[in-house]
Amino acid sequence: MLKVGIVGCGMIGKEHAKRLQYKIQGVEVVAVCDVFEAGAKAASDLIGGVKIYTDADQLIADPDVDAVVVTTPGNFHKNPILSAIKAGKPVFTEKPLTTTAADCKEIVDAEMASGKHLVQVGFMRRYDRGYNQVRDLIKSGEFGKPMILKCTHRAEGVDASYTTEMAVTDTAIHEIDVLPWLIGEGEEWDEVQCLFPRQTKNAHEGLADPQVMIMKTKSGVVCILEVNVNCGFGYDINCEVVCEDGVINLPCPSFPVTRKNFEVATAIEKNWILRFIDSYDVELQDWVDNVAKGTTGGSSAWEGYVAALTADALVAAQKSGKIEKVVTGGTPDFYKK
Ligand code: ISE
Repeated sequence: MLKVGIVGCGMIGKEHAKRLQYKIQGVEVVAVCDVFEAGAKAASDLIGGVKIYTDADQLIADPDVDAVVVTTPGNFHKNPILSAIKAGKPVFTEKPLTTTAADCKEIVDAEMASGKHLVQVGFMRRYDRGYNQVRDLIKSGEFGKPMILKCTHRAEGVDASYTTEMAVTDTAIHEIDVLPWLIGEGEEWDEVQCLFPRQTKNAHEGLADPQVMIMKTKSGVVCILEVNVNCGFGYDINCEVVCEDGVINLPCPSFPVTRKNFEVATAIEKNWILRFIDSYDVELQDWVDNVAKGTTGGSSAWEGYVAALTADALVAAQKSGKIEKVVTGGTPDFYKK
């Protein structure tokens, strides 16, 4: 039985605590940590009462903790991940790996120096059934090579703390990670651009919304991504892959199709927690299974670093209005799959 400590007891921390304690096989949550003791206590109470810490390093050093889950806000990921690596303990961190490429690089360097693959980044879309079905169809070769990706990342609304940059670092970061994985091994982003179309009346002051991000891979696949986080009608993730010999669309979550009042209707998921709820289950089960084998799955620290470099280029493109290059310097042998 893998004994896990969770660092960060906000919304996603509590979700994962319950998931790990009650749904996932082969794991037990033995400790939780939050700088706000009340937050840690609330999470502990949800899972039957486990040890509480307010200092992440103390939780990580606890000999009862075999592996660590980091669910703090993204800008606080770095230190607990580095401490876990130092302690030689496997660590699953929510996305993004960290919010700057420089911090991600420190993690990559520390993991390589440790000589062990310890870090998995929680990009849950790689575990989504629909994305996997699309990936298998692309892999089959029956549709020819992918050429264009038309994607939407829409949310009902965001709160006042959401910034123009977060459209990249918090939201588009999912497409940045999942799309190269979706279309083929070895794919990498090459250049990116950001356009600001007419702005919605629904966004709070200072937030640029919607945004259109155009990204091109090294092999020439072009992605046109609409990030539109005040659409008002639900959480609406779409991805159409235009290939040489056909088109593949990501399936939407299935809801009944109703007919009434001269209308055919079907629901749209309300938020991301619900939209990807099954993917989170599959993802954490895979992490636990991998840890038991001494391996990692999903996105590696290197892939988290590349996602952050791409996000940096997109943020630069937001400001410059120009096409910006993504420069990774090539995958180190340690991370080659
Ligand atoms: C949130 O943190 C997520 O990860 C969601 O998947 C994304 O859609 C949302 O924009 C983020 O704030």
